[in-house]
Amino acid sequence: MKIRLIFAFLFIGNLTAFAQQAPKPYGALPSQRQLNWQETDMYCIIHFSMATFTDKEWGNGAEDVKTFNPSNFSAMQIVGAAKAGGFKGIVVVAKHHDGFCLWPTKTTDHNISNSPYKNGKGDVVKEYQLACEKLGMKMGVYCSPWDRNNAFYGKPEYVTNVYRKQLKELYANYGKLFMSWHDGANGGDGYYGGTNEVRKIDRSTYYGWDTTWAITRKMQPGACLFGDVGPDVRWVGNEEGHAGETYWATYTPHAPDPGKIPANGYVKDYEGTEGTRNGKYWMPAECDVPLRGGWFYHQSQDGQTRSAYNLLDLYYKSVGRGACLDLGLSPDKTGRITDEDVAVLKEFGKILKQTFAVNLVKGASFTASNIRGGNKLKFGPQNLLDNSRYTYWATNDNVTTPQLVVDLHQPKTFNVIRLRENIKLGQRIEGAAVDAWLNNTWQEIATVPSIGANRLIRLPNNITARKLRLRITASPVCIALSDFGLFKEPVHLSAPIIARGKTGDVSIHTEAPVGSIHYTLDGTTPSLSSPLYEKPLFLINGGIVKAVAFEGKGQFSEAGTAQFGLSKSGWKILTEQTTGNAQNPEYAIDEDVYSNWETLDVTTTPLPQSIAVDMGKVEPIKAFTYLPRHDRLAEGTVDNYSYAISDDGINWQQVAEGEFANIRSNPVEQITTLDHVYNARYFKFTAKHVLSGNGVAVAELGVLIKQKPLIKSSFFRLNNLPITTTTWLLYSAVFLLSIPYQL
Ligand code: FUL
Repeated sequence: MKIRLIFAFLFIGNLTAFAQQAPKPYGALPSQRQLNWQETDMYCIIHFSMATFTDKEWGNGAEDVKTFNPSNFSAMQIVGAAKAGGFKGIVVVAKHHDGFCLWPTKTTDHNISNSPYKNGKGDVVKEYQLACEKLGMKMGVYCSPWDRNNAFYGKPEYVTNVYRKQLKELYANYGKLFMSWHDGANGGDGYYGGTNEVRKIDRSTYYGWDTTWAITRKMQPGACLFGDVGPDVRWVGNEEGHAGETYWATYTPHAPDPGKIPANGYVKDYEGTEGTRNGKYWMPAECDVPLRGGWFYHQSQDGQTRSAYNLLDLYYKSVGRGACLDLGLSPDKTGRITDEDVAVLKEFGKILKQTFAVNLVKGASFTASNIRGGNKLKFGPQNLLDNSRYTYWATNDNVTTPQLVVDLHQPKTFNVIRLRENIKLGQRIEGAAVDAWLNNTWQEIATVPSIGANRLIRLPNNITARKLRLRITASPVCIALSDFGLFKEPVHLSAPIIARGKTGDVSIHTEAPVGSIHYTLDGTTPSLSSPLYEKPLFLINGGIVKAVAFEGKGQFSEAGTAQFGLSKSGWKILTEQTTGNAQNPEYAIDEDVYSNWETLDVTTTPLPQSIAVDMGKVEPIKAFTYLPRHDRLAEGTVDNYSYAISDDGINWQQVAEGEFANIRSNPVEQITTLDHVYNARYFKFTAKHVLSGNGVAVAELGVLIKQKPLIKSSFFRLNNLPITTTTWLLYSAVFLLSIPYQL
């Protein structure tokens, strides 16, 4: 009897101990600084420096310091706009690849104190710091390792006497930093103290990262080190702002060690995007993406700012998959973010606030198939509701696929489901499904391949249900789930989609039927009094089309925007002026972004390779556009080019040459604005160098022309009339009358 009692006590004792015991952590785990970073969710990287004034994405280092001269810089306006967007911090690009330092550094003369800004007394980094402190925002710094200005770049002195000293100055004088951002673009041609040469470095050894990181750890122990392969935060592998649908915060980079990129090697996209299941390091991803086309401000990209709903989509694909979103802001030459960009940020912040204001699960009752040790308080599902990322519902060690029924007590309508794991115990779950009780049966409404720090499931349609069921479908160990939320996005009409066909006609449509669509052609946001869209527009000269969908009086969508170059209808390839025996050169001018002119697999002449086009008539050329292959592969992507024009298709005059900076990471359409408008009928694009491969890939080439109304009256502007029989008649008459004017 006594023995039985002792066993009974021992057993109960064990149970109580088990009921208190947290699950054993699984795999690689986050550090405190990584947890803090994770909770930041979203921050903005700010590119405002020398390249803002030279209209470049990468300056080459030869720029005169006097060129940096903002007339109205306001850190408060910039940081305030980020805050209004719901962002919690900023990363200041204190030095970009051109080597110009935005703070009065002692390491080089190429810095703000030799610029006219505040008569050489300015310190832009300090101004950001003060604004961040006032507005309660975190701050990080980006100091480019690659320095195209410095004479010592490529030699050991640069690392010891310049780069590390610059980091030390930034770490010592600008408060507590939450990130130190280390860019992966390294080595290549540059000014380098006037030598103008190519300097290559071994990316894995040159910077002596172990010694460099030690400085960060010592001086800014709370700062996460960002690099292509960590060590604290990894690059997601694209500059499009999205992580993989399957996403692991753990990562085993192909490089030898975190932070050390293989010499000349680039991390393969998908590796950073998805991470590595059971990877060696906790190294979550940052998804960086510019708000406009490039990282720096370019007037040519006005009117092309991402919309608030585009940002929302990116939010779900980055933060909603467990990564952080780093949105690029680009103040203009005055030193402020444009009104358009500010408005988009505000709108985005408003949508986020409205969406996540009310968790519809509040007040629900839970029935879990298992609660760890029966300890409801510590491990019960009510912990899912307290807004803490670290209190959690856990199961017994041997229960890896539990279920949870959530009774909302009354039907509720939602379109977003939020799940979170307590990542202090690692990323555990490998699959989950959510069912809704609809028409008296459980119907699966969503599945996810991973959860991690945050998983937002955005449903294609609203669901109205009273009961839901969460099923964990795969996990190698017991679960530790910290959040289950239901939310409803505010109603919105999606932006109209604007596309141009081969004959130059521009059509506008919406995904679902709407009351009416109105458009503008002057870059302004359409209102109900703007022209009504009824038929395709004949936009032969190109331009910016903006369209808004309206439903009744009160509801309207955000604006859809598209910029078009000159219509390519009637364009022909000048075969004899086009390189070698390349196949399908017409794919470069077929208005189809998915078909390429490619010379990669054909035996052809070595680079440079050219393609020449006959536009059919003389045009006032303002700029050329090159769209790289849409699949983002480096093979054939041109990074060094020239453009030439001709009157007869035989004799050529070169009108532009240069590099497509940053095209590897951000392969968007490249606009080359000419020094003035040239009149020509023929143009030739020459690829002088490609990122990789032995040939060229061109999705599209285009031309932007000086917009000139054929007749001054806006009513008769040929390029904005819908095509109707009457307008065709008018067209013909106006065209005939205007021939002398055109000549
Ligand atoms: C890239 C850089 O090369 C770009 O210029 C930009 O700074 C971006 C955030 O990182 O790799």
